Amino acid sequence: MLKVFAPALLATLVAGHGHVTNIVINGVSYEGWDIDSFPYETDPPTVVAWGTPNTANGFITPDDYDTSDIICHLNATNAKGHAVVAAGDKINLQWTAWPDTHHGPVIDYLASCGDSCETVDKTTLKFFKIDGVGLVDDTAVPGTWGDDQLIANNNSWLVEIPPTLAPGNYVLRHEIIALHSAGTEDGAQNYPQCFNLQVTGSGSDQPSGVLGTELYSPTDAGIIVNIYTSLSTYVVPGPTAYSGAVSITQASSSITASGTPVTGSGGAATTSAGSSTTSSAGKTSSTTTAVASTPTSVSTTLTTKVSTSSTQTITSTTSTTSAASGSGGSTQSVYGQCGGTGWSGATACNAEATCSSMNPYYYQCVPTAV
Ligand SMILES: [Cu+2]
Repeated sequence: MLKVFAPALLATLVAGHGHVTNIVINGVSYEGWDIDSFPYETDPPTVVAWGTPNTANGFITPDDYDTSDIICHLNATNAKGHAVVAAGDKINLQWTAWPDTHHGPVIDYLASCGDSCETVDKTTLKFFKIDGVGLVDDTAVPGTWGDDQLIANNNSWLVEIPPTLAPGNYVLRHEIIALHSAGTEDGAQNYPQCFNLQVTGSGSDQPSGVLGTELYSPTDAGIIVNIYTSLSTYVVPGPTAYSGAVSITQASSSITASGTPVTGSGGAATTSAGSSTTSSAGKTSSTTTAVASTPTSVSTTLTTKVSTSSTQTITSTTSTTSAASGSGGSTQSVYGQCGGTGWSGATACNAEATCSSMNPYYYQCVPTAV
């Protein structure tokens, strides 16, 4: 037990706990955004996942629900490619090992991009919910949650693209909300991840949605919640699920090929018949997803919380030019780390970036222009 506990404590210090490494569609695996290397590259590979300088594996807090970071994670930038998927097909999203202390809902949304998800302005995307699994079983506090099913399912989540959906380009917004500290305001942890899809099919539904910055309020009943008491009900946060959403049983997907992201408009996905690695060993779990709960407007008491700085970005430009960093030289490149507890690398950024404190443990070179 102690062996497990000590690394978990260390991981807490770097503030976060997971991300999606790849997604699998009909056996074809598409690489995700590799937070350990892509943020350090000037020209990262084209993948179907949105990019983020979230090298700390972190999360978005309720105080930032009204900022663009809640849409597709910290400073997210459009994926440069997309995957083709037929309406009615299922997508398996593979996470890194998710800690079992982090209970909470798993939620999926889609938003139409119009002409291209590769160039769409994320602040215009309107998301509709296609999946939302919260508290599945509360016989033993803190209960069994959507993300407990995710862990049991080889740390992956299966979601179906609604068969009734009109073909087109969509951003898939997949999210875990960890509630282990949600008993107090601003204690919830959102881990959103976005992927670009071109959906094919003969459906005609064009569901309405809401802007990412309007999905949640810090005072939502499903956001401020003490999961260590017995809960009779739990309302999955966010708008009511789209009527065509399909509730499915979780299962993992075997990988038979690796997929190459499609760029530009149109065209079918090319797959390189590659290694037939099976990430999940074909294992299926028989956990059952709960039907997405449909919240009717829950009236929560709105405690006015004045957040003086919604971005929490403290600009602390340092003029030090010491210590060579792991990613080269005496200055750090854009999106590289430039400080924080335990950091011994470069603390100055290159000409295009400014060192900013994301949290006490992680300072990052953010583009000066932004
Ligand atoms: Cu964590």
